[in-house]
Amino acid sequence: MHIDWTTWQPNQRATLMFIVDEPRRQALLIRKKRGLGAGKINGPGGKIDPGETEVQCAVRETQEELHVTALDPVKHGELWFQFTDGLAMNVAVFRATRWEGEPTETPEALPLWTALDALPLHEMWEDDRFWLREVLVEKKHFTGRFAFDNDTMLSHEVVWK
Ligand code: 8OG
Repeated sequence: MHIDWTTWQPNQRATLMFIVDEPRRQALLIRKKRGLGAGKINGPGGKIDPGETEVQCAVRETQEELHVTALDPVKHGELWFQFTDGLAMNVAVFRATRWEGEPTETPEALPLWTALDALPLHEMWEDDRFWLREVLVEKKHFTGRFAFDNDTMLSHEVVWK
């Protein structure tokens, strides 16, 4: 599959939120129970609702999935995903180091505090190994463009800012 990323347009917009406890060197991840990527480990997040901003979506999804409110989230980048079935998704990636509330299991997610030095990349989406550690640990900013056939990554490119 050839993708011309210069003219690529998303048909779906979503977000991800990564809460990092810097003193403890841990990230708040989830075991996702339903939706796209069910069974995988990821950050909380989901689709942007009509009328909602990216950051509002990331905060709302984190509240819904974990009962935690992220404070002062910072956008670190965008993921562009082209799937062979036609799904073209733009995902805004946020990082936050302060939050309110105690992570709680919900019908959507099981909370998992994970050491930054032992991110469970083998249980995450295949592209995450190209950007997650750099964003969470090194606080880098990026754009990543990936082609997928279901769960299988077909191509990858990451540009660091
Ligand atoms: O609404 P739903 O939970 O199905 O939205 C999908 C979520 O999964 C959304 O937060 C974006 C996220 N997601 C993908 N693909 C990938 C990926 O390759 N890596 C990561 N980390 N998250 C992804 O849809």
